[in-house]
Amino acid sequence: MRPIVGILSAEMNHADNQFIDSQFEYVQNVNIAAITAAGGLPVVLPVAKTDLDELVNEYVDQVDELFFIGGEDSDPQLYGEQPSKLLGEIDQRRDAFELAIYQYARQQHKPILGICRGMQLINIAEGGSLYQDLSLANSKLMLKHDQQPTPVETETHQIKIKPNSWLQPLLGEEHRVNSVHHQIIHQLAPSLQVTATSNDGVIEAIESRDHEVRGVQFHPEWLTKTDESMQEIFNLFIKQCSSWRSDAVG
Ligand SMILES: [Mn+2]
Repeated sequence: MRPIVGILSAEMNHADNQFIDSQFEYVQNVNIAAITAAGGLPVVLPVAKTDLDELVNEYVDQVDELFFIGGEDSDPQLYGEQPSKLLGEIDQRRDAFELAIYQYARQQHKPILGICRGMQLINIAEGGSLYQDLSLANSKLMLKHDQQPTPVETETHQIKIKPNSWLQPLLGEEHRVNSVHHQIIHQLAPSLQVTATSNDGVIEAIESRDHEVRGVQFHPEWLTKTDESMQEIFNLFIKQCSSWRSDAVG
């Protein structure tokens, strides 16, 4: 049996003339393709519109692992800040759903992977904070982390990876990654540790101290075709589930 991976969907909240009804949930194909190629069974979890607590428990009980994908900014109120004028779009309903899913999945010790917004949400859920825009970090040497208009399949800036971390066997101690974010981790939650940083000190990968939760700031899902090592991140995530299952049985 393939491990069932619950992928947290985004909500399309803006009208678009292309569709008769433009309110829908979505997950980019690349996220589904990466989980499938790793041997997982992807299941999309739509943001709850009603009965949040009940739905959260039922969704998490149905899946083996949880995958928090990229998306809009998180509401800064979640880490005690008012919105900066540099804040982008937020989706409070998605924030609430994802945080509730995260907390319950964590209680169940289900493996969790977060990418970009997903990694940042993990940090918020564990009690950390973000810079609402990287210009607020006051670093004179800040790199270009949005890489636009360069295509997302291009690896632009370097990261340094901690020796003996989960990521080092996959990417080595130095690797180039893509970068499509304007928010960064500020205060890292005490339950988390840094796995990789860029040369300007931005946190580019994390892991929980109990090794059950992992996150990356870059986007391996867009790189699997051009850099095989990026698929390894998803392969490891699916393997994490197999070992979690055997622990549960044993
Ligand atoms: Mn970056």
